[in-house]
Amino acid sequence: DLSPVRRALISVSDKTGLTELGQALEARGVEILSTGGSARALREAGVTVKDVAEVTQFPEMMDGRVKTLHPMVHGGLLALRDNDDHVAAMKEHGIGPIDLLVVNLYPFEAALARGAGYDEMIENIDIGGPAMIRAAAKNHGFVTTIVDVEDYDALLGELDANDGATTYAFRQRQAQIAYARTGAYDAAVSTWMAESIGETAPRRRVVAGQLAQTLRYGENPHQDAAFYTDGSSRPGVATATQHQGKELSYNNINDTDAAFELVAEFAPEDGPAVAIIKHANPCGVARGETLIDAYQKAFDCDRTSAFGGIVALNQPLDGETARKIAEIFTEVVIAPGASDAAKEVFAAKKNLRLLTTDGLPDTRVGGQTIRQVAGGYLFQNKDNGFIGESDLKVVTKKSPTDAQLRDLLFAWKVAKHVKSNAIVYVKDGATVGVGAGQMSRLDSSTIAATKAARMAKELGLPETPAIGSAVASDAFFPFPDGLLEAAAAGATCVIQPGGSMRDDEVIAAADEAGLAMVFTGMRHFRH
Ligand code: 93A
Repeated sequence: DLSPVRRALISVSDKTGLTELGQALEARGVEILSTGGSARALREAGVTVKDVAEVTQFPEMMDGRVKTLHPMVHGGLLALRDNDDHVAAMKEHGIGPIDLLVVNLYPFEAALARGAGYDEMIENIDIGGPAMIRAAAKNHGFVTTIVDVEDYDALLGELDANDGATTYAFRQRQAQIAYARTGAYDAAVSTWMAESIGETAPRRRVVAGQLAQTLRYGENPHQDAAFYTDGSSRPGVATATQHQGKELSYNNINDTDAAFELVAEFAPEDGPAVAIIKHANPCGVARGETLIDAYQKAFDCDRTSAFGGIVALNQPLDGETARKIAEIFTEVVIAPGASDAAKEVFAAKKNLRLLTTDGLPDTRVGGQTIRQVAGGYLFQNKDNGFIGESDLKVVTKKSPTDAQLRDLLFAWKVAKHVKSNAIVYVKDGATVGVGAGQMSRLDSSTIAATKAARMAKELGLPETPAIGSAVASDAFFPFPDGLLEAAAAGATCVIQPGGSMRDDEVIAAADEAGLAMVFTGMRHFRH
């Protein structure tokens, strides 16, 4: 797994740290090959360097457009050292192996930033550099690739730690960084060109993915849109099989994703669960003895909003549940499978889209989320946080009963998938009021209570189902008001992260109202 570094090729536009690196490599007995400007700078610092032109027996030509694009270079980078044919080819053609490649590219991005003209931008598109980087990174079984000045120290540290060699793990990591660099570089070139020629078609945009579908339109009909997949094999909307119905729209894909990610919080072995989504927020989530029972309870939470919704199931869809779902207009149903009977029921509903997957996504695995803002991207690790019973801290005089605990944890799972500020009322394994996306927690509390009251009206219940419910808040209550609103609506137990400056006041208010309250110590903002 160790690969000795005996011969290096250095070709850098950014000469920062170059001479120090050259000296350090020379001191470690590494032979150095280099290109025009880099070779000059190294020689000036007293480092012995061989010109690449001497190795290729070709002068650098065409203003440097062709300097390293030669089999003497690429053969040395790509040859497998443990392959007899490759070794024989090296010998036959006098190709020496290159064990280390240090390249940073023509400063295309810097030229862009200073507003360089078209011709200058073209000259700043590096061809030979990316070709070498990609070759060396491919051959990371033997070759070390360094594309970032920041990594020079790590390289020298690695050589010192391994007696002049590098480990496989190091080379592999640097190869990954190398491809990130060439990928980003070409993306910058393509984006610049798109802007130069006025290319706006979303299907011609560069993202690190594969164009899966040009969409009819975006969030609104006047917006063009496209769907890219990232190659993941994770069960979800991107990998699902569509059995019938029109093409998914932009909003369908977004909502179906929200629905399926939410329902995946409920393990199939713990029983059926159903989530109904509208505008990326759940309007009903429930567990049930059976799938149809779970659907009915989820539907009952907010019958008005469920119209035209997206339904996600944590179990394969059966015929009976399909029949129930088909009673109202539903945009999309997604489930880890569907019976023939279910497919038959939906066949009569031409507009309903049925998607099936191979199982549920694992909500605990990591990953990244990306959001675009003006002038940049926000990256973060996915919210795969999980709270179990043992993570809870009871903070009130009253402790929740087992039944309350079940509803609290259920409400917490749902709240994670509700846009902030999120307030979720749950009774007997079903949401009875969801307050989403409000700027104040108190307003979300009020809306959730209002929705519960409307549910009573829709179903002809004698009283609001919020009475005796469990309430979850995605972030701490900054003041007692939101909590008191929930108590007034009838909630008897509360789950929330805690951590407010006024926790004492909030706990005192909970005790006064006779509530049982638990802290999770984890927040689930979602925007
Ligand atoms: O013009 S190129 O695309 N053609 C090449 O064959 C080539 N080989 C290396 N640019 C090429 N390079 C780039 O030259 C390197 O990526 C590096 O950015 C630069 C270093 O040139 P110099 O050593 O002359 O300053």
